[in-house]
Amino acid sequence: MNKYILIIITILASCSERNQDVSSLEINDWSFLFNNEWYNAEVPGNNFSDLLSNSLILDPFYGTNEDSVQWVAQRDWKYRTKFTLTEEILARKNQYLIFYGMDTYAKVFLNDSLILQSDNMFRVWEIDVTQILQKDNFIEIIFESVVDIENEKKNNLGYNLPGGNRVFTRKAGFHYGWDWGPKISPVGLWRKVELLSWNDCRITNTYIIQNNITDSFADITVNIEIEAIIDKEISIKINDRKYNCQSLQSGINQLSYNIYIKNPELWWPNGYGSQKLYDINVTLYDKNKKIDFIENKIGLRDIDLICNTDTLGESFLFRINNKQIFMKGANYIPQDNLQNRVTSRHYRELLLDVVNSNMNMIRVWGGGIYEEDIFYHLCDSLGILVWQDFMFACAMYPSDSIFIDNVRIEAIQNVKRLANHPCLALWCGNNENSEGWHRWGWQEKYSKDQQSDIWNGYEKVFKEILPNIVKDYSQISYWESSPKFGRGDIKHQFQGDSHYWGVWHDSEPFENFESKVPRFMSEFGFQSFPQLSTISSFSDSSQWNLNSNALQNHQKHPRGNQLILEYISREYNTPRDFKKFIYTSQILQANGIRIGLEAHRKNQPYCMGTLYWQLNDCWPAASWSSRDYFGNWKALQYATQDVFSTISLSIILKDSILNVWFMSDLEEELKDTLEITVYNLDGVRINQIKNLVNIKKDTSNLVFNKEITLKEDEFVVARLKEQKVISRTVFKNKIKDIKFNKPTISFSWDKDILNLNTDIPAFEVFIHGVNGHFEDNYFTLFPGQEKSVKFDGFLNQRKKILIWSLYDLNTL
Ligand code: BMA
Repeated sequence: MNKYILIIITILASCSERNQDVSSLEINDWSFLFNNEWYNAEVPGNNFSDLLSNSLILDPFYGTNEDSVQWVAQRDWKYRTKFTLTEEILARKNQYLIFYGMDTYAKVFLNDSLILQSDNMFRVWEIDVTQILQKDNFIEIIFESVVDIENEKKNNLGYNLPGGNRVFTRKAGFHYGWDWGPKISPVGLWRKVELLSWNDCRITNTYIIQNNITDSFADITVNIEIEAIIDKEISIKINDRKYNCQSLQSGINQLSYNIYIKNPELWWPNGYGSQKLYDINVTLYDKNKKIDFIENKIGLRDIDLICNTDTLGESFLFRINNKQIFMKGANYIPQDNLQNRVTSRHYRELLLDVVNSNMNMIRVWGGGIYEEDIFYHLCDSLGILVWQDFMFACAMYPSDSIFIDNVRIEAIQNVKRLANHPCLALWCGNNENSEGWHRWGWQEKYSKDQQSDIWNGYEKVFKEILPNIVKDYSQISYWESSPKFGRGDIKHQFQGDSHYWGVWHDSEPFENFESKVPRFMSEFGFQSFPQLSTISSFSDSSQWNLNSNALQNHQKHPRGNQLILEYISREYNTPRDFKKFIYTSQILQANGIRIGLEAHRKNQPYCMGTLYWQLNDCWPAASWSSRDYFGNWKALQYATQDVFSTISLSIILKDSILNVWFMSDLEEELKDTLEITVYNLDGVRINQIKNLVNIKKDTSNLVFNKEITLKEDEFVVARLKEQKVISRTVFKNKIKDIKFNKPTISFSWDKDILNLNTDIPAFEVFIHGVNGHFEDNYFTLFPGQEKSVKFDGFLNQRKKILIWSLYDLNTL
């Protein structure tokens, strides 16, 4: 798998290569000014990373250093570079400087001429510098602090907006701090800077429309946008086929070509088929001279969001290639406050984990960034559908014409950039803005006039501008706001997507997930702490308690620790030390969220998707993530992998009634033997019921529903014999009330395979202490059945492993 991905990336990396007539030169060798001295700077990068790599600030993620680096965001920063051009480049008729990402308010001077004043980190800025460019050039950029500018904008408006001053700046919301992330708000050139030199014409965009796809052919239109500075005859080649001459006129030209692909192979999401990608390579010719060239990789697939009224409410489901598919996934946030630290390796590892967790969708949440191209290319090749929010979250935004025009250009650029990606499933206007306005008491602070101004602004952006742009520049559905209704409105269970935060924010029991099943769950979650090695990255052992300054600073939710402890006390003993607390918090999170994931998958087709909050972290901290900042799997990631596998079992014991469901994505029906086995804590088999069951294709069904009486020291497990699927184990009592005996777990290594044996059952077996990844963890170990677990990590550490189980939680 790894090799396959590497090959894809190498191919994609060459996509931006132009030929001789249109050339691009990356502008490097930047420096920045600090205390009257110039230091080396990295581009793409930012001021925090540059200060850090020049040892001018302490690591802002360590301890409470976040507090001591706040001054960085309160002042302006100057960057500069010099570059010399060859005669050949200078001879070109057009010279455009392209800034792919400016964060955020910057004044750019080229050879002392002001060429740009940027005000949006999500836009690409393309500046015609033909008249200014010379052989030796000098760029100077002043990045202004957002603080004064935002204050000025707020004063001009005359009042605050919900969300605070960040709403005045088109900059990643999470830079300002979030309930899982630090307030580290960088400025700088966060994407590359390039000089594009060209003559008479160049390709500016290709947009590929899939008109009709059947088993025998795919009918697609390739739309090519070409900028020309003179009227001119050109010809176009698409893949190997050259088309007749076309006349371009000075300005922007739109050309369209129809292409038919015989017997097309469709693109499917992970778990439903392969991800066939077709090359659509477009070459622009002036007579026989190659002028410009753009590569695309497309996947042939139909995708629709189906919102139909039915007797119960309104559906929210994705239909792909005429098949309704249950969405299994999570919400994704940026991987670092300092985006330049997120490398292709991070993208690859994270998205491979998504696939290995049997997910088929992730939601790029609206308080972060429109992701890098590599993210979407990997999603294309791995079959991960992307629910893409526009970058608006938990706030109301200004609606003056400058702001609206800025947003319009941002949206057009990003919708065009992502339009050809088969992974793209949905554009969503914002995260929780509508919900906040209608149900979080935001309106109360405003006069009637202010309320109508704010809401009119909302309607203009989210009901008019964004949906129109999505319609004009893509074939993807648009959804105004996630969620459609929050938990304050009973309709959240019957219509659209839902964020269910009764568990966690309102302290409701996890079991409430079973009764509060919506049509599509786009957010629900519970926090846990990351493993000790991750905590060690920002603190030493003297800080390893919840009240230390370092730990307090790495818990951004005001009631976070209190809620975790409260939920722990319902089911588990008070952890006897910090390490056991981490372990308990992870089991608590995994088993709690599992109840939700299963409830949603079991209730298909009423509910057609579940995306938990949140997949990943932007720094090492306590959060709702299932995968920590360093990519380590928490217990929840393993539970997700299990619940989302092609066939999985859900087992619930309530008031002596045992219910077992299968959940299957299989394309065909199967027969299997369902074994329900009762054991005592010593592993003696007390009772077994065997039933022949039909595993119907592509659905979930209750296959066992009977009263069973368990004694205090007994537990039950369900298995599908042929498919070798095992459920989790369930007990009669709460974990804290069970008297576990001490299991003796022995292990041996066979190269990278760890073989485990035990004398009596061991529950939530947690293998740890070494750096690396175990392919399974937090499982039940049965006596007489050797369990083999593959380890991906440094083998020289194998001796250091530690193994815990629930017994270790109940002994003092
Ligand atoms: C959700 C998200 C985030 C937040 C999370 C946890 O609603 O949209 O704003 O981090 O809740 O509180």
